[in-house]
Amino acid sequence: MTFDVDKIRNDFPVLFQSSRGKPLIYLDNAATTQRPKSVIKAVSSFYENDNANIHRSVYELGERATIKYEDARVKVQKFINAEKSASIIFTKGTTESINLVAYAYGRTFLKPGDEILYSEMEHHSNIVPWQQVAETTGCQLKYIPITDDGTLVEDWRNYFSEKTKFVAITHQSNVLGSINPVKDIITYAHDKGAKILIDAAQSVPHMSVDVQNLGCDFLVFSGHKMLAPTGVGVLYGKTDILNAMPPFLFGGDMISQVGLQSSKWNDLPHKFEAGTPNIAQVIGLGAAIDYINELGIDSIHQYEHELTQYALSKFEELDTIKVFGTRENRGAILSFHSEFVHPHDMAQFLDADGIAVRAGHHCAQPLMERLRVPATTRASLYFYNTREEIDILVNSIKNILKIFSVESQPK
Ligand code: 7TS
Repeated sequence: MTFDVDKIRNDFPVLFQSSRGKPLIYLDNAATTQRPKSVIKAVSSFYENDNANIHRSVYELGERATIKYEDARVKVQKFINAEKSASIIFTKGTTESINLVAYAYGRTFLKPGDEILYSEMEHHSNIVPWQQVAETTGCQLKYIPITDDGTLVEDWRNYFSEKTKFVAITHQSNVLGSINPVKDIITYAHDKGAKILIDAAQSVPHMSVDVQNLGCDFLVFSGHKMLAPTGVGVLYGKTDILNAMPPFLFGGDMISQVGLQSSKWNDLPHKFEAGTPNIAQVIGLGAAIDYINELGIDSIHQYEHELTQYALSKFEELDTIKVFGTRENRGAILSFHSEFVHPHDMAQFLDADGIAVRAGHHCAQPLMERLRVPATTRASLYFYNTREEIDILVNSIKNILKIFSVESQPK
C-alpha cells in the first residue's frame, strides 16, 4: 500500500494555517500530535448525541455512553494485544499511569534494600515518582548509563543485582529517539525476579507494540501523542498483579460495597478508575486507534523510518550541527545542537519561518547532563510530515547558521 501523505494531511485541518506569515510546519509531535477530523468528530458527536455519565444508568443514553466508553477499552486492548480488557486502565496520561504504579505497586511491595532500576535517558515522569517511592520505602535507585552515541550501554545486564526488584524503562527516548531492546530487558528482569514497567509514550504511537509478546508487567502511554484528545492515557498491567495492588484513588465507581466504617473494592478495571472519567476523551482515543488501524501501524512505522533516514541525511549538510543518537534503532525524533547557537535562539528563529519545534531539556535533565548540553532543539515527526517540510527545516537552519556567522567554522 502506498502511503498517500497528501491525502492524509487533508484529515488534519490544523496543518493548513500560516504561522508568522509562513505555512505552518508542525514538528513537535513528541510533545503532542495533531488530531484528525474523525477524532474531533467522535468527541463532538459524543456530546451532541450520547452524553451521559457511565456505569450507573439504566436509561438508554447512559447505556449508550457506557457502551462507547467500554468499546474504546476493547480497541486499546486489541491495539496492544492485551490478553483481557480488564488489564486496560484509563488514566489521565503516561504521568498518571506511572504514578499509579509507583504508588500502588511500589509503596506496597518494595522494601528497604530493594533496588529500582531505570535508565539515564528517562523522562522526568519515569524518574521522579520512583524517587518518591525510594524516599518512602527506603529502597535504592540505580540507573543504566548511556553511551556517547545515546544508546543504552551494551552491558546493561551488569546494572542488575540480586536486589533489583523493579525496572522502569522507556521504550523510545523522547530526546534521542533511541529504541531500547525492551524485550531482552523484560526477559532478563524476569529471570532476576524483578517486575518491569515500559514507558511506551513515544513508541505505541509509532510502532506495533504487543504486550503479550513483550511479556512486560506494566506498559503506559498517552492518548494525546497518538492523535487522541489530551486527558486520556493508558495503564496496561497483568491482571494478577493489578488484582494484588491496592487502589490508587478512592471514591465512586471503584467500590463494590461501601459501609460507614469500611468498603470493598470493585473488580478490574474499575478498581483503578475512581470517579467520573474523561469519557469523551476515551471515546476520542478509540477513534484515534481506528484511524491508525486504517493506515496500518506498520505502514506508519515504515513511512516514518524513511522520513527520519532522509532527515538524518539532510542534516549531514549542516556543518556545525550535531544530531544526537544513532542512525539505526531510532524513531522519528531529531534532537540537535550547535555550540554557536543557543537552542532557544534556534527555536525562535525557526518559529519565524513558521516551523514549530521544541527547545529545552525535554523533561530529561539527567540526560542533558550526560550529553553535556544545557538543552537541545528537537524536531519530532509524525506520519503527516513530508520531505518538503524537512527540506524547509534544513534550509532554515542553514540560514540561521549564516545569521550567527558560523557556516564556515569547523565542527
Ligand atoms: N514518557 C515519555 C517518554 C514522554 O515522552 C513523555 C512526554 C511522558 C512520559 C509524559 O507524558 P504525559 O502525556 O503524561 O505528559 N513527553 C513530552 C515531550 O517530549 N515533550 O513534551 C512532552
